[in-house]
Amino acid sequence: SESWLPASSRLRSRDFLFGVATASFQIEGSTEVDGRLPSIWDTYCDTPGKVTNGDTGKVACDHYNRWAEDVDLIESLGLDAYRLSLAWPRLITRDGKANPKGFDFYKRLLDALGEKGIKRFVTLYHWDLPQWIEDRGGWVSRETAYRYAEYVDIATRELAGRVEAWATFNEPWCTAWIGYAAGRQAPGHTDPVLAIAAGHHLMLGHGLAVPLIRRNDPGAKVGIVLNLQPATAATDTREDRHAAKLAEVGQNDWFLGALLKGEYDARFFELRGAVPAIVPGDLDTIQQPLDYLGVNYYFRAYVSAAGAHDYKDMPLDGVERTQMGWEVYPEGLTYQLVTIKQDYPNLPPVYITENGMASDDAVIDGEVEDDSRIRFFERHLAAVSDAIDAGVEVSGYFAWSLMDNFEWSYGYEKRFGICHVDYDTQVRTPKKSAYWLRDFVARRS
Ligand code: PNW
Repeated sequence: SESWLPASSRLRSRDFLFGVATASFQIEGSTEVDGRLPSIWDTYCDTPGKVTNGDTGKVACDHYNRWAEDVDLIESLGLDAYRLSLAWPRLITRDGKANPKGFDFYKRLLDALGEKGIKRFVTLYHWDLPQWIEDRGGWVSRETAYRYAEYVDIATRELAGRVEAWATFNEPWCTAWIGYAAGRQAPGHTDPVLAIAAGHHLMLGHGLAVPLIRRNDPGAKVGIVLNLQPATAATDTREDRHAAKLAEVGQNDWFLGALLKGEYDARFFELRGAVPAIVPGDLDTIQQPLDYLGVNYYFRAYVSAAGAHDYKDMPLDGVERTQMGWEVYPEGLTYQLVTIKQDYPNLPPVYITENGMASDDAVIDGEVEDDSRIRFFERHLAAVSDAIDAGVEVSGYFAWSLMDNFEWSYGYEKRFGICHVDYDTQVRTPKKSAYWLRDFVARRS
């Protein structure tokens, strides 16, 4: 039954794209072949205590060798689009030149997708910074924005004509804040001052890259992917509501303001007691016209004046949680989309570039019964439909993820895939949710 979806929904039209998403480091493996250089995630994985069970990206889903089978899998589900990322350390040598073997891999992959009519959404940076660039200061250094622009220039010239939509960055908030302030992702620094500098250099890299992509690949769309998160006040006091508002400013408006208004919200820098080194002209460079905004949505935060709570600490009765401990909160997606449309009237069309949940799935008699994931998709698609009805232009939805993969500091324990991966045999088994998505997509008018 599809009664959960309003009959008027644009989601039933074939020009609303349905896809699945992955990222290079999470699926590829083969980290030491064909001239790939080490990334900050290889280093982080090799640092004892950082990743659950000492898991690494050395093999992952072996997608580097099994890409053709994975393309067939996407085709067999009848999906319109596939969102993937390029590994910068595969593509650029230590002296800043193109690595032909790295580009050959992505050319084969993108061509196979194109031949099957699957639209290619390609993210240029999904967290795997070359370690040699981190050694020179990483995103804390302004130089990295220029190294990134050089990489983007080479990559988009090499791959021009093979991509429908480029994204400069995946979730700059995670790179800057989790990587440089919270320390729970590579490179694992724990200083908000560093994170605020990193955030500005990510934005600068974006601004430098967009005109290069447009020049090199004029037929493709250009955008960026942000993870947006609504914050709910832990109590209804004025102080807690103020703290929740500031949390949203720090998580969402930090980058939306720079990208769409050409300004940073000073309240965030005041809160953190740090201001990035902004060179005159930087914000003009950053504020580039965008063809789309990618929105990744997972859950909300609970915030009190006493500090940002891990909502896991919140005593919330009757809250449904995923294997990550994340609350299932579809209403937050509608709220988030409607809020950014109100706050940013020049908001470009939105793609939901990631949405999904982890569950502890197992194959039993050849089947994976992930009914909770089906319910999760249904409720979040209905939330997208509500946002569309409220006037937000949403053009597509990508499930995270095509298959179970390396869930960063959680390693392989957390399973986000619509296809199960057996890490001993590398067998992919579509879960019940994959067939649900296939059938939903097939029945569109
Ligand atoms: C995203 N948070 O990361 C990433 O883009 C994916 O690579 C990842 O696998 C997926 O979400 C699932 O985690 C996030 O704590 C990591 O709010 C953390 C958060 C949000 C997104």
